[in-house]
Amino acid sequence: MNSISETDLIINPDGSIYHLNLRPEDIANTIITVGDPDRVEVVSKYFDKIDKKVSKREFVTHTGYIGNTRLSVISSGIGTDNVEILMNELDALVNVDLPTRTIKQEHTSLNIVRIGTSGSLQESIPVDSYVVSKRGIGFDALGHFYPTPTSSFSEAIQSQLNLDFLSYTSFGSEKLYDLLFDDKNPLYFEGNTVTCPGFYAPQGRILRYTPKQENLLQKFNQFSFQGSVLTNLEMETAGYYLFGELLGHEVLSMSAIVASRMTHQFSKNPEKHTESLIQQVLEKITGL
Ligand code: R1P
Ligand code: URA
Repeated sequence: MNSISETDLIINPDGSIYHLNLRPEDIANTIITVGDPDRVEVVSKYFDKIDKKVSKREFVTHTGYIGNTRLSVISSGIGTDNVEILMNELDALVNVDLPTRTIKQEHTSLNIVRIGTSGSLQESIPVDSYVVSKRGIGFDALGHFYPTPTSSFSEAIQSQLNLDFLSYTSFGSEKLYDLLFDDKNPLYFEGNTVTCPGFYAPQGRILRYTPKQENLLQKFNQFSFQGSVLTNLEMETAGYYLFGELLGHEVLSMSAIVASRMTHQFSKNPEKHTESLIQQVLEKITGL
């Protein structure tokens, strides 16, 4: 079998993978990802035991146990460019034999849950609620470089929003959705999540410029296709789902809604709200 070149798959002298600085034994098969590196310890403080702490750039990893369940929590920093590195390197850690740089015969599928923050696009999804993304719609450029399926949803967005580019649409794990969506909690909403390549103009925020896309927020809010609307804006989900589908991992993105973009309300305590989502996920995920 052909081996992957030293510049395509860079391994550090200590045997760890280039950016994450992790060796295969340093990660669990169930991984929680967060954007903010400071949020890693907000998750790992609930672990009964932490046996590994590694950090490099924005990628901070803690691995340990809750009861008998081994878990890792890793921060990605902001944006799908970081998710591209994170997902490729996590996949290589389990599906490539690093010493020989060859793809393993047996495929390992990771369970990956993003716990992030997000802004809601519908008045019916209030601040301090939760969105569990069924779809991720990528407005970023990853879809130009990785195979992404043709999507009538993305085509409808292009035409209704009058965009001169086509987004890509990918889907989260049904297995993790069924496990983690709390249908008894009225604050849980199913999501068609728009992943933006920026926080300001790509999310309809206007500071000291005239944005190229006019009335973007209103257009996001009013979009509808086959009974589905766009629910929320953030900056990673579509990237995660693209690699979940491409590389065969179970991936789910869950967002604490900290801003209601239609009513202009911001959460009074976004940290507490996000930590409450972390607690709910940890209670359910330990059975995996
Ligand atoms: C922007 O403030 C960041 O917050 C959201 C967005 O996706 C982006 O990363 O997620 P996190 O709170 O996980 O970072
Ligand atoms: N994160 C985002 O990307 N957008 C928001 O409005 C809030 C959090």
